[in-house]
Amino acid sequence: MKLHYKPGACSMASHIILNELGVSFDLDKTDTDGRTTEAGDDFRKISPNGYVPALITDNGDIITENPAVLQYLADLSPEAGLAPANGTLERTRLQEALNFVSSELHKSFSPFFSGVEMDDAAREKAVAGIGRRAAHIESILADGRSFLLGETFSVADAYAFVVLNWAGFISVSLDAHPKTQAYVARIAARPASIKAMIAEGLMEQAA
Ligand SMILES: N[C@@H](CCC(=O)N[C@@H](CS)C(=O)NCC(=O)O)C(=O)O
Repeated sequence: MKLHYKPGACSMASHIILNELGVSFDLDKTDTDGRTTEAGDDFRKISPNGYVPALITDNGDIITENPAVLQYLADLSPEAGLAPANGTLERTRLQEALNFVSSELHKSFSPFFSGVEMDDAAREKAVAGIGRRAAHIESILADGRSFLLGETFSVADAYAFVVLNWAGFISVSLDAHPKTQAYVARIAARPASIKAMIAEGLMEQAA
Protein backbone atom coordinates (compact mmCIF):
# COMPACT_ATOMS: atom_id res chain seq x y z
CA MET A 1 0.00 0.00 0.00
CA LYS A 2 1.10 3.53 -0.59
CA LEU A 3 -0.24 6.69 1.00
CA HIS A 4 0.09 10.02 -0.77
CA TYR A 5 0.42 12.64 1.92
CA LYS A 6 1.38 16.19 2.69
CA PRO A 7 3.11 16.81 6.03
CA GLY A 8 0.55 17.65 8.73
CA ALA A 9 -2.38 17.62 6.29
CA CYS A 10 -5.57 15.60 6.76
CA SER A 11 -3.76 12.64 5.17
CA MET A 12 -1.97 12.26 8.51
CA ALA A 13 -5.16 10.63 9.85
CA SER A 14 -4.66 7.70 7.47
CA HIS A 15 -0.95 7.66 8.32
CA ILE A 16 -1.84 7.32 12.02
CA ILE A 17 -4.26 4.51 11.25
CA LEU A 18 -1.68 2.65 9.15
CA ASN A 19 0.62 2.87 12.19
CA GLU A 20 -2.18 1.70 14.49
CA LEU A 21 -2.68 -1.33 12.24
CA GLY A 22 1.03 -2.12 12.19
CA VAL A 23 0.91 -3.02 8.50
CA SER A 24 3.73 -2.25 6.09
CA PHE A 25 3.17 0.69 3.75
CA ASP A 26 5.00 3.28 1.70
CA LEU A 27 4.66 7.01 2.02
CA ASP A 28 4.89 9.32 -0.97
CA LYS A 29 5.21 13.01 -0.12
CA THR A 30 3.06 14.90 -2.56
CA ASP A 31 3.22 18.42 -3.90
CA THR A 32 -0.46 19.13 -4.48
CA ASP A 33 0.32 22.49 -6.16
CA GLY A 34 2.87 21.06 -8.57
CA ARG A 35 0.88 17.80 -8.88
CA THR A 36 4.08 15.80 -8.48
CA THR A 37 5.22 13.31 -5.87
CA GLU A 38 8.56 12.50 -4.30
CA ALA A 39 8.52 9.11 -6.04
CA GLY A 40 8.04 10.87 -9.38
CA ASP A 41 4.37 10.06 -9.99
CA ASP A 42 2.05 12.38 -11.89
CA PHE A 43 -0.44 13.17 -9.12
CA ARG A 44 -3.07 14.37 -11.62
CA LYS A 45 -3.47 10.77 -12.73
CA ILE A 46 -3.84 9.58 -9.14
CA SER A 47 -6.16 12.17 -7.64
CA PRO A 48 -8.22 14.05 -10.23
CA ASN A 49 -9.21 16.63 -7.62
CA GLY A 50 -5.55 17.11 -6.74
CA TYR A 51 -5.75 16.60 -3.02
CA VAL A 52 -4.43 14.16 -0.43
CA PRO A 53 -5.03 11.62 0.97
CA ALA A 54 -4.83 9.13 -1.88
CA LEU A 55 -4.26 5.52 -0.98
CA ILE A 56 -2.98 3.03 -3.53
CA THR A 57 -4.02 -0.44 -2.43
CA ASP A 58 -1.94 -3.57 -2.92
CA ASN A 59 -4.15 -4.31 -5.96
CA GLY A 60 -3.41 -0.89 -7.45
CA ASP A 61 -6.83 0.56 -6.72
CA ILE A 62 -6.86 4.23 -5.80
CA ILE A 63 -9.01 5.41 -2.90
CA THR A 64 -9.54 9.08 -2.11
CA GLU A 65 -11.68 11.06 0.39
CA ASN A 66 -10.79 10.77 4.06
CA PRO A 67 -13.92 8.94 5.27
CA ALA A 68 -13.54 6.30 2.54
CA VAL A 69 -9.80 5.81 2.98
CA LEU A 70 -10.11 5.58 6.75
CA GLN A 71 -12.95 3.05 6.67
CA TYR A 72 -11.14 1.00 4.02
CA LEU A 73 -8.08 0.81 6.28
CA ALA A 74 -10.13 -0.06 9.36
CA ASP A 75 -11.91 -2.84 7.48
CA LEU A 76 -8.60 -4.45 6.49
CA SER A 77 -8.20 -5.57 10.11
CA PRO A 78 -11.59 -5.66 11.87
CA GLU A 79 -9.89 -7.26 14.87
CA ALA A 80 -8.05 -3.97 15.50
CA GLY A 81 -11.42 -2.46 16.42
CA LEU A 82 -10.86 0.86 14.64
CA ALA A 83 -14.38 0.82 13.16
CA PRO A 84 -17.55 -0.94 14.33
CA ALA A 85 -18.87 -3.73 12.11
CA ASN A 86 -20.62 -2.75 8.88
CA GLY A 87 -24.39 -2.83 9.05
CA THR A 88 -24.61 -1.87 12.72
CA LEU A 89 -25.97 1.31 14.28
CA GLU A 90 -22.48 1.83 15.73
CA ARG A 91 -21.07 1.89 12.20
CA THR A 92 -23.64 4.51 11.27
CA ARG A 93 -22.47 6.52 14.28
CA LEU A 94 -18.91 6.28 12.97
CA GLN A 95 -20.03 7.52 9.55
CA GLU A 96 -21.94 10.33 11.24
CA ALA A 97 -18.75 11.34 13.07
CA LEU A 98 -16.55 11.02 9.95
CA ASN A 99 -18.91 13.13 7.88
CA PHE A 100 -19.07 15.79 10.58
CA VAL A 101 -15.28 15.94 10.77
CA SER A 102 -14.95 15.98 6.97
CA SER A 103 -17.62 18.42 5.90
CA GLU A 104 -17.96 20.62 8.98
CA LEU A 105 -14.90 20.61 11.25
CA HIS A 106 -12.25 20.20 8.51
CA LYS A 107 -13.87 22.75 6.25
CA SER A 108 -14.16 25.30 9.07
CA PHE A 109 -10.35 25.56 8.86
CA SER A 110 -10.34 26.14 5.08
CA PRO A 111 -10.22 29.97 5.24
CA PHE A 112 -6.84 29.69 6.95
CA PHE A 113 -5.36 27.52 4.23
CA SER A 114 -6.89 29.14 1.15
CA GLY A 115 -3.89 31.36 0.52
CA VAL A 116 -6.16 34.41 0.64
CA GLU A 117 -5.15 37.03 3.20
CA MET A 118 -7.89 37.62 5.81
CA ASP A 119 -8.64 40.99 7.37
CA ASP A 120 -9.61 41.17 11.07
CA ALA A 121 -13.33 40.76 10.38
CA ALA A 122 -12.80 37.74 8.14
CA ARG A 123 -10.45 36.13 10.66
CA GLU A 124 -12.95 36.73 13.48
CA LYS A 125 -15.67 35.07 11.43
CA ALA A 126 -13.43 32.11 10.56
CA VAL A 127 -12.37 31.66 14.20
CA ALA A 128 -16.02 31.72 15.27
CA GLY A 129 -16.75 29.00 12.71
CA ILE A 130 -14.06 26.77 14.18
CA GLY A 131 -15.42 27.53 17.65
CA ARG A 132 -18.90 26.36 16.67
CA ARG A 133 -17.55 23.03 15.37
CA ALA A 134 -15.26 22.56 18.38
CA ALA A 135 -18.28 23.20 20.60
CA HIS A 136 -20.01 20.23 18.97
CA ILE A 137 -17.01 18.00 19.73
CA GLU A 138 -17.08 19.36 23.30
CA SER A 139 -20.78 18.44 23.59
CA ILE A 140 -20.09 14.87 22.41
CA LEU A 141 -17.33 14.54 25.02
CA ALA A 142 -19.50 16.13 27.76
CA ASP A 143 -20.55 12.76 29.22
CA GLY A 144 -16.91 12.02 30.07
CA ARG A 145 -16.22 9.66 27.17
CA SER A 146 -12.63 9.39 25.95
CA PHE A 147 -13.38 9.24 22.23
CA LEU A 148 -16.12 10.29 19.81
CA LEU A 149 -17.85 6.91 19.88
CA GLY A 150 -17.25 6.15 23.55
CA GLU A 151 -14.29 4.43 25.16
CA THR A 152 -12.92 2.89 21.96
CA PHE A 153 -10.56 4.84 19.72
CA SER A 154 -11.76 4.82 16.10
CA VAL A 155 -10.67 6.17 12.71
CA ALA A 156 -12.90 9.21 13.32
CA ASP A 157 -10.72 10.16 16.29
CA ALA A 158 -7.56 10.07 14.18
CA TYR A 159 -9.19 12.45 11.68
CA ALA A 160 -10.66 14.76 14.34
CA PHE A 161 -7.28 14.89 16.09
CA VAL A 162 -5.38 15.90 12.95
CA VAL A 163 -7.87 18.68 12.19
CA LEU A 164 -8.20 20.02 15.76
CA ASN A 165 -4.41 19.99 16.07
CA TRP A 166 -4.25 22.61 13.29
CA ALA A 167 -5.70 25.13 15.75
CA GLY A 168 -2.28 25.43 17.40
CA PHE A 169 -0.56 26.08 14.08
CA ILE A 170 -2.89 28.97 13.25
CA SER A 171 -2.93 30.35 16.82
CA VAL A 172 -6.61 29.64 17.40
CA SER A 173 -7.28 28.85 21.04
CA LEU A 174 -9.32 25.84 22.11
CA ASP A 175 -9.30 27.04 25.75
CA ALA A 176 -13.09 27.39 25.69
CA HIS A 177 -13.29 23.65 25.00
CA PRO A 178 -11.30 21.90 27.78
CA LYS A 179 -12.59 18.39 27.09
CA THR A 180 -11.65 18.81 23.45
CA GLN A 181 -8.17 19.99 24.43
CA ALA A 182 -7.72 16.93 26.64
CA TYR A 183 -9.05 14.74 23.80
CA VAL A 184 -6.46 16.18 21.39
CA ALA A 185 -3.69 15.59 23.95
CA ARG A 186 -4.92 12.02 24.53
CA ILE A 187 -4.71 11.14 20.84
CA ALA A 188 -1.42 13.03 20.37
CA ALA A 189 0.12 10.78 23.04
CA ARG A 190 -0.70 7.54 21.21
CA PRO A 191 2.43 5.84 19.85
CA ALA A 192 0.87 5.68 16.36
CA SER A 193 0.28 9.46 16.37
CA ILE A 194 3.77 10.23 17.65
CA LYS A 195 5.30 7.99 14.99
CA ALA A 196 3.30 9.72 12.23
CA MET A 197 4.13 13.21 13.50
CA ILE A 198 7.85 12.39 13.64
CA ALA A 199 7.77 10.85 10.15
CA GLU A 200 5.98 13.92 8.75
CA GLY A 201 8.40 16.32 10.45
CA LEU A 202 5.90 17.81 12.94
CA MET A 203 7.82 16.48 15.94
CA GLU A 204 11.38 15.59 16.72
CA GLN A 205 12.38 12.14 17.84
CA ALA A 206 12.94 12.13 21.62
CA ALA A 207 16.65 11.87 22.45
N1 LIG B 1 -12.74 15.98 0.54
C1 LIG B 1 -11.35 15.64 0.66
C2 LIG B 1 -10.57 16.87 1.14
C3 LIG B 1 -9.09 16.59 1.21
C4 LIG B 1 -8.30 17.85 1.45
O1 LIG B 1 -8.86 18.92 1.76
N2 LIG B 1 -6.97 17.72 1.33
C5 LIG B 1 -6.09 18.87 1.47
C6 LIG B 1 -5.10 18.66 2.63
S1 LIG B 1 -5.94 18.59 4.20
C7 LIG B 1 -5.26 19.05 0.22
O2 LIG B 1 -4.67 18.11 -0.28
N3 LIG B 1 -5.26 20.28 -0.30
C8 LIG B 1 -4.47 20.61 -1.44
C9 LIG B 1 -5.30 21.08 -2.58
O3 LIG B 1 -6.54 21.09 -2.47
O4 LIG B 1 -4.70 21.43 -3.57
C10 LIG B 1 -11.16 14.47 1.61
O5 LIG B 1 -11.95 14.30 2.55
O6 LIG B 1 -10.23 13.67 1.43
